[in-house]
Amino acid sequence: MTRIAIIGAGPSGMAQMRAFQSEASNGHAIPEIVCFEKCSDWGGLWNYTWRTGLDEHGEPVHCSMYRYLWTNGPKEGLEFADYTFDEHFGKGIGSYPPRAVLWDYMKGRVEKAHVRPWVRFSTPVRQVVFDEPTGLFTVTAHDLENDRIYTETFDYVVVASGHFSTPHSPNFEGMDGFNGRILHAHDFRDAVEFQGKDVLLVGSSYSAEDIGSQCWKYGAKSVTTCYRSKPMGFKWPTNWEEKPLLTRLENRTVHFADGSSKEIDAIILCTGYIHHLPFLPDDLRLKTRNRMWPLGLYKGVVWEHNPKLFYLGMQDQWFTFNMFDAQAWFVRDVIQGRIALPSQAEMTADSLHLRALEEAIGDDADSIRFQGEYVKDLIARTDYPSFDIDGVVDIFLEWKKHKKEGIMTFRDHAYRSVMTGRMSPLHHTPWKDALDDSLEAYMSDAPLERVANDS
Ligand code: FAD
Ligand code: NA7
Repeated sequence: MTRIAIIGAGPSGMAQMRAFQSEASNGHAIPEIVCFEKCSDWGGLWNYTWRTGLDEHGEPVHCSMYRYLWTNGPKEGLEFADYTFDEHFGKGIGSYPPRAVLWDYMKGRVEKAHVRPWVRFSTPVRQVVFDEPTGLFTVTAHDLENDRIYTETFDYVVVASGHFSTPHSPNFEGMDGFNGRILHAHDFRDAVEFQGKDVLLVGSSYSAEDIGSQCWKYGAKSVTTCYRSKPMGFKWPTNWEEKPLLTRLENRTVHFADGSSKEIDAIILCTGYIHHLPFLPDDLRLKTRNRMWPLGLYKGVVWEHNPKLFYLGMQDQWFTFNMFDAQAWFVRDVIQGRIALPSQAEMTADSLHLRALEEAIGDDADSIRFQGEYVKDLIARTDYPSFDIDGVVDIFLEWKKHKKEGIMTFRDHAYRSVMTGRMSPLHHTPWKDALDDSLEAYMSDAPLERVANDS
């Protein structure tokens, strides 16, 4: 029997399992599927843990999410076409739910699909090797609960291990002598730790923007962000300033490229992540920085040098959950023999063409449209339920406009689902005043009593 190994049970791996389960529910034979998941539960980054550094087994902690995280884009942009928010929650909810709500939603779909038995939890993949003569992959995995390392063979491997988990941490002169705390965004967990503190965030992308906003919301004395390329340029609150990159530190004094300096209590490196795939040999390993079109992947998913290997979710992301679905359905149909792949030379030529289009992207709006076209192309090739992708692009453009109008208020807006046509209700509490990020607090029709008491 044909066997498929999926590495990772985050949103991408879950999408792959759901794609095959959907095929089976339509009466088609499917291969045997084994999903290896390093953590003890599924959901990937959305499966929160208080832990940082190494976990209870000595494995690097995967989670990069933190308490009080609300989605940084409207949920209408990521909604599954085959499982709407309305179906899951049975009522309309706001457009920027906290992490726990999103986690509940993504789990709902795969629980309904009964694919959990396909997952081997607490089992990181250590190595994948391709054997040319047999055409099979040998996968070495570590069953952490029983401390047993074993190998099995597979016909296909789908890498869905994510790429926002291994920190990229540059060094700056004087860090060794800094008297405060230095951490990477990956290890940030609770903004309350920075109450009353002067915090510096290095970087000018989502982590800097959102972790800075968390620190502001939970009472940091001041927030400073510094950029390498260009400032984020939002209308910041009065105790938030944006500076060019830091050049060096002297004790607690941070010097910036414009000659200014500031006393700082803590530094959070929001300097991004690296694609870290230590279980893959050179000939199978994707090597890329975080960008819209990594090379080597036909249609963004098929490893051109060995098309029995696939990658999901390795691009930088505007679209997320429904893009992973589009990718997973495409991969499924390649494996099922329904989609024929062109020659390696043709696949590479296609990828290079898309890279050229990626390089011509002018601004964020272009970049969103680029990814929208990609998702459209994939969806047109499978039976994944078609949806109004241009409508989703418009939602993202609206979201960008709302951020520009108010970086601390954009989450107070609501959007219309392209899946159901229904407008989402406004959440009962403005984001800046909602200090409790639990599912219970978010799902209630009014602020919970205990929130009022706590605040
Ligand atoms: P991941 O979620 O990273 O899941 C990968 C899985 O693979 C994990 O469960 C991991 O344990 C497992 N794994 C890794 N290595 C191995 C191994 N060797 N063996 C076995 N298992 C392994 N997206 C949004 O749409 N909205 C948001 O608001 C949003 N906020 C974000 C906030 C932060 C701080 C970060 C870092 C990302 C955010 N994202 C957001 C983007 C995020 O990348 C996607 O939502 C999504 O989690 C990606 O899914 P994935 O399955 O590709 O990867
Ligand atoms: P991103 O989006 O990859 O951004 C990384 C940021 O780090 C970006 O602003 C970079 O600046 C900056 N960076 C990288 N290296 C350096 C150095 N050496 N010095 C200064 N600044 C640097 O990562 P994020 O963590 O913000 O977001 C990742 C995901 O998490 C995202 O999908 C969100 O949904 C949440 P640059 O612009 O390249 O000059």
